[in-house]
Amino acid sequence: TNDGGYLGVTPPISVAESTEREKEVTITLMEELRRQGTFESDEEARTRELVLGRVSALVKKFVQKVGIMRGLSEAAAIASGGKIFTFGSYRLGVHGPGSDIDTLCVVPKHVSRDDFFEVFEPMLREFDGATEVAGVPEAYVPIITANISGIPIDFLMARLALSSIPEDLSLQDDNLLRNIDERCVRSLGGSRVANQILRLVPNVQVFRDSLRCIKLWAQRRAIYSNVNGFFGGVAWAMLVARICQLYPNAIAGAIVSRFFIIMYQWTWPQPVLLKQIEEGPLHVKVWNPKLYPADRAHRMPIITPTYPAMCATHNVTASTQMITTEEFKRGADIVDKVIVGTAQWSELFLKHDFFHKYRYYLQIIASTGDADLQLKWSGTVESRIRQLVMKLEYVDSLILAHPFIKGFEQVCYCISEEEIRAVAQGEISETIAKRKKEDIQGKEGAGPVYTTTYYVGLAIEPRPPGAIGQRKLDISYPTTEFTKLVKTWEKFDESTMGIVVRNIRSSLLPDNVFDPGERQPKPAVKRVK
Ligand code: 3AT
Ligand code: MN
Ligand code: MN
Repeated sequence: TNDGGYLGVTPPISVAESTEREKEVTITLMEELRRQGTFESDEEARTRELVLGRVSALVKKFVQKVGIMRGLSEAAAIASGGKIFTFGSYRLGVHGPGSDIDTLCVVPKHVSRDDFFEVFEPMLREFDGATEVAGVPEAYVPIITANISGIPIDFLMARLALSSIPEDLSLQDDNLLRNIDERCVRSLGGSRVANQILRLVPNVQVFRDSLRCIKLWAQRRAIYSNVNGFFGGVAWAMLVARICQLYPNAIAGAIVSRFFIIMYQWTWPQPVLLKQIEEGPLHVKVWNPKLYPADRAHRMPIITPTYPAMCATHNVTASTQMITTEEFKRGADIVDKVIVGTAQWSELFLKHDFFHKYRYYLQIIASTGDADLQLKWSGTVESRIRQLVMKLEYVDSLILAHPFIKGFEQVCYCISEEEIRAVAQGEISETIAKRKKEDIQGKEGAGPVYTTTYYVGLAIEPRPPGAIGQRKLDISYPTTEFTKLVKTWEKFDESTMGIVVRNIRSSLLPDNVFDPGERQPKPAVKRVK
């Protein structure tokens, strides 16, 4: 709490208790969240705690082992500690069934990052119940992913400039960031932000229930994805936290209803802050639009409440801003109706209509002949679709370019070079689609083709009254620039990786983007022979 006795950068809007009606709709909201399957079972919750306890002991054993390797006495090695912190949805208490546990392993200075991958990772592989252990030491935030007793779990590591890590260590002190590696600073970020958010909300349970609702809504409306220029998990959490600060005594139903209307009316690019931005002990950049033009370009800035302050929404473009704002409006309208009793909460969570909304879609098809390579290549392509969207935003007569938040994967078993080429172009005949792995075994020139297809919906200005014919839309420049850009990836190889962008009419969307029964039956088309 600051000097004014409130949390946040302004006084609250209202300190009123919730009304009877708000209490009623909070009960029905929680029922709906349960019905929608957002809560895990008690058994899964117990498994998570068990896994965390065992993993915490494993990290201590790892620190101890490295200590002894470095010549510490056994007593000193044990005393050097080691501690696990969690972050992500599990830390915030809004995880669902099947969510991972995001963990950060904090180790003393005698344990190096190499030890994490050369000693801890093998220990994890040997660990009872562990499967799918995979280290990515070269990542921007180095990570080991694994699955333990059916729970997916991510491990980051931070090495502090301390000779021991006591059990009661808190990560709040900015001075812990002194004299440590940049990757360690980044790894600490997630946990420090999560802890701080929880400290900055007036009522943690209200915050959790409200965030659970907003997360489900954003996922269903397909506006939950940082890579694609929408808000990600941390940004949604900070937005909800800010509304909680503005209504410190409100319950979840009331918070959610204020959330939509306040966010719809927010005067961007005014930033959303949970606390004032502060300077700190490092020579690193702190978000500052007065100083940095790049920060001034952020359209919907939502700023992390820990040092060094960063913008969690730097990926937002003109298009994703319009789409998100439209969804705030829709949310506000529905919640108004829920409050007066003319709509149900379930309406808020209805599936998006992305594949019904536009007349034209860009298909971006990334392809390779190998499953592992496909994962990397499609990830690279996906991470650059934002650049395509931004280039499209400059095209005359394009109102917006709407990126869909996930790619669609498909494997085709091809028997010839022609088929392989056709599939990479998005031409998948029924014969190819039906063919199985066995059908191509041992055949000369045959092989699988892995494709991941991303979609961008195109909203085109209606033609001016009186004009005749279609509006001409020239998107060749953005699309060629985009293919050039993805090919600059340092691991790009022309002979094994394909990238194709094509513009299709909505009637040509493939079946795999729709749920069964979702698509209206196609009108009978007259075939011209
Ligand atoms: P889930 O319930 O797990 O789906 P979450 O919010 O926990 O929701 P993630 O586990 O994907 O989502 O991410 C947790 C945090 O980890 C969010 C972000 O600060 C960080 N993070 C996620 N992906 C990456 C990444 N590729 N690189 C760096 N940090 C990441
Ligand atoms: Mn997670
Ligand atoms: Mn994760």
